[in-house]
Amino acid sequence: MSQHANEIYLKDYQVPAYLLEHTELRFELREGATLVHSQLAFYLNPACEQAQPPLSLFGHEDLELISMSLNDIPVAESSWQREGEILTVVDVPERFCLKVVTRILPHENTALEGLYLSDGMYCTQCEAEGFRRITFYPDRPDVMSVFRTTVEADQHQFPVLLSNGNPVASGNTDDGRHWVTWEDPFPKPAYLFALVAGDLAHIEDHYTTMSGRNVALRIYAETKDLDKLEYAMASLQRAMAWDEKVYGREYDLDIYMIVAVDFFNMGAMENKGLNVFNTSCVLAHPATTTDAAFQRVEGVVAHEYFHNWSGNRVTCRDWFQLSLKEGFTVFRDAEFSADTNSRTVKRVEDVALLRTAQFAEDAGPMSHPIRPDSFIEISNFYTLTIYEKGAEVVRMIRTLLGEELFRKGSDLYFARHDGQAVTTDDFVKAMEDASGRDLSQFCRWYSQAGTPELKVEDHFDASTGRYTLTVQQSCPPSPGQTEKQPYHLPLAVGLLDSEGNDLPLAEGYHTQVLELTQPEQQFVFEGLSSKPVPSLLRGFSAPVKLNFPYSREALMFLMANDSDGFARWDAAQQLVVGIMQEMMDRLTQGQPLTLADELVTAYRAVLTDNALDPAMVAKVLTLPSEAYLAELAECVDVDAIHEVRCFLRQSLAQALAPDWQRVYRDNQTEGEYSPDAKSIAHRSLKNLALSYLMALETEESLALAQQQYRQADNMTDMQVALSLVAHSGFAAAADELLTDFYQRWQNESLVVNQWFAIQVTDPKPGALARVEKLMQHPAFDRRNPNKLRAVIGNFCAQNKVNFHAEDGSGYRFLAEQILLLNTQNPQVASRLLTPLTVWRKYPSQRQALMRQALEQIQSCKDLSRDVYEVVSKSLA
Ligand code: 0A1
Ligand code: ZN
Repeated sequence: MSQHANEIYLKDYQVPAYLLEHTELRFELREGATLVHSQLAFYLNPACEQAQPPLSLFGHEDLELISMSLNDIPVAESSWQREGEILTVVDVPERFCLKVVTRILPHENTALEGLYLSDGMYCTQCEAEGFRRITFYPDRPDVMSVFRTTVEADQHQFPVLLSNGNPVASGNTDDGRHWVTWEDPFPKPAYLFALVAGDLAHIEDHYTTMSGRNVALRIYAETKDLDKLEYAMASLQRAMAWDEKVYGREYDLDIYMIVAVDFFNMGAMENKGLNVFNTSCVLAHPATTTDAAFQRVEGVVAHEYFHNWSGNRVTCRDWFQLSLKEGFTVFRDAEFSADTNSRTVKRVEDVALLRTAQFAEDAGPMSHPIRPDSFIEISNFYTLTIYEKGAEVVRMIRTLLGEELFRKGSDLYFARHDGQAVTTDDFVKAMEDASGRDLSQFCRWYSQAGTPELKVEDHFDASTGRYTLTVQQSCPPSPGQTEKQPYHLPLAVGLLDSEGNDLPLAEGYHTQVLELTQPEQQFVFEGLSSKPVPSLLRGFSAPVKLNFPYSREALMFLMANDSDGFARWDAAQQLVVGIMQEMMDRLTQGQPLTLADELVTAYRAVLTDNALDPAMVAKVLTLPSEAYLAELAECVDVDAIHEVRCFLRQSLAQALAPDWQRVYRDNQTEGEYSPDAKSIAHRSLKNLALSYLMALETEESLALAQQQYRQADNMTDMQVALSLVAHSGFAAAADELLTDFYQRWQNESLVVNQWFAIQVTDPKPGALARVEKLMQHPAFDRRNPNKLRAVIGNFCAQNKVNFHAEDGSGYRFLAEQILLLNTQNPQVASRLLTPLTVWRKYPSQRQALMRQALEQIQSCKDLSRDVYEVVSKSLA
């Protein structure tokens, strides 16, 4: 267990003793093993205070060291030592060339970190610490180097050989092999290194940058997927243009490549000039890809592209700074998607994710600040907190500074730190220097974990016309942090008069940003003729939980009138959540459930308001997810949540049946499929209507869904129809469509994943047996993370009533799977574990069973660092 005690602390950061002038690599890819030859030109770091420091390199325990020489003289046995992941060489000069040869086994690499095979194609994943599985190296982000990489392999099996930068030389060898040399002129840390070799097809286009440089754009995939690359290409071009327009940033190499791989632990990776993508985040075709997946492709392509500046040109000093690149880049991609599609819809989706999953993480045992103080395994910190909350923190800076000063700040940040590895403090400092604002208190957002809570009260004095908002802020304790200091945060508010119009606030604006800095503050608005209705936290101006004693009437009033689209949706959410919580209380008291009239009135008003964006209508009328209701609950009753949600869906279906039928008819999209915002909006509303109609479980609605399934010319309509029928009580119809769907799409791996997902999320009893059966299906491959997520991940996270079965079978199943995966793929294992970590939120009997499952995992002797960290923090 000793390796597990290795917690790494931010406070222990030390500059590297040696820096790199140059990295030269040669990969000999061969069937049995790969030889990696490296030549590293080191020099003593002038900033290092130690005299004659040893050279220490990282190298995974599995690395086979073949040879090592220093300035062409073999390093004597007595001069080096290997301990765990560290190789130390003593008595090195101030400048030297270290040559190392290692042997690695990519075909045995199931962890998918370092160099591995994905469906017969070689690829790499080096972030965060995968490069040390390739060769011995100063594998830390503050050591940056230019790379020259030669890849050599069999010409027939691996006709395409790629690495970062520009191709500079190539040739054949006598024995049917060939090689290509790539040079990347931009210094980069090893985590941005990439290599791909395989029999790949590609599409090609180009982009002319704002300064007139021509960039070749290539997207590679297996030949069978060549027809699914166009959307990613168009997205890339849109992203390139957007970054020029909004941030003044252009691309810097002559070629930009994306490669689609089927085996990938995450979504995609921003390696310099050579992004590697999970097929699920790059392949898109109307026949096989849903609207949501199209939007994800666009967003992820943009995200990885934006990293070229926020991440690659300016990178992180150490992994505690991960949110420096991820928070900023998520903020950038969210704004890109908002500008490209619908701003309000994008905001609603992001906030829903944040509130459901990030707030849960912030309140759970893995809670951490966006700049953590310590970690055991950095892979565990690619979290919603680092990414999504990190993006909210950047968004707050923009709100506080205003658009113009924020852009000045980002210009200064990029100019000041181009080519450097820096910290979140450097980012904030650039924003301060460009704006003249003091963000020192704001920095608590980087160091304190947990979701702040705002308690707001109002008071109107009719005699003086004075309206007062009193705001109290607090933040619950989180692991290692009992006391929290008050945050500096922007609270965007509007005031509505009795007609529903915005009252003019400071400087005539309709929305005013109040700056909170104190535990309690009062804000006074003068000269009002009657008590207004406050619209609070417009646009979700800060990642907090806001509590204001709204009446149902006030929420309905905001739903109907608020000029801020986000706030209208939020009012609807608050209304329905309040109603559902009351229903759950009734249920536990054994009282019968009834449908609140207010909800019918409010929903009908939204359904019949033709001025509304259909996408927003769909968002407003979608009941909050079970996961969100669970997050809000003090103690989660999964069955009550499920029952109330089903009851409400069915009774709203009944009460508004003619409206749903009309909406279903009126929102058919004509003509060829297109994933533009407007068409997506109509499809989403139409499909919501279908889901309400199916809740009636009538033969008519079944026929409607079957017809939609049969006539669909796109995967969105087909998949919704299939899922509704599959989850309904019409068993024969469900079987028929599921069989038909598989037969039709069995050769499309990503579609098969959806087929798996639909079946394992069916809330009907017996889901675990279905899951276990599906895991025997020939299309299931337990080495492929997408398959694991589709089956195990979806079952445990999305099928709450079955996963939380009273007998604990769901928990035991997950524990067994984690133990099987622990050695095979630690990253995926530790992520799949999340549903068990929140055991403290469940009633005592389930708590005990969940705990037992965690203890069963903990008792395993050779736990990976990944799983060990999550399990031990969960049980602490
Ligand atoms: N930097 C990538 C995310 C990423 C992180 C780790 C990985 O290793 C398995 C892969 C990808 C991004 O933000 O897109
Ligand atoms: Zn990223």
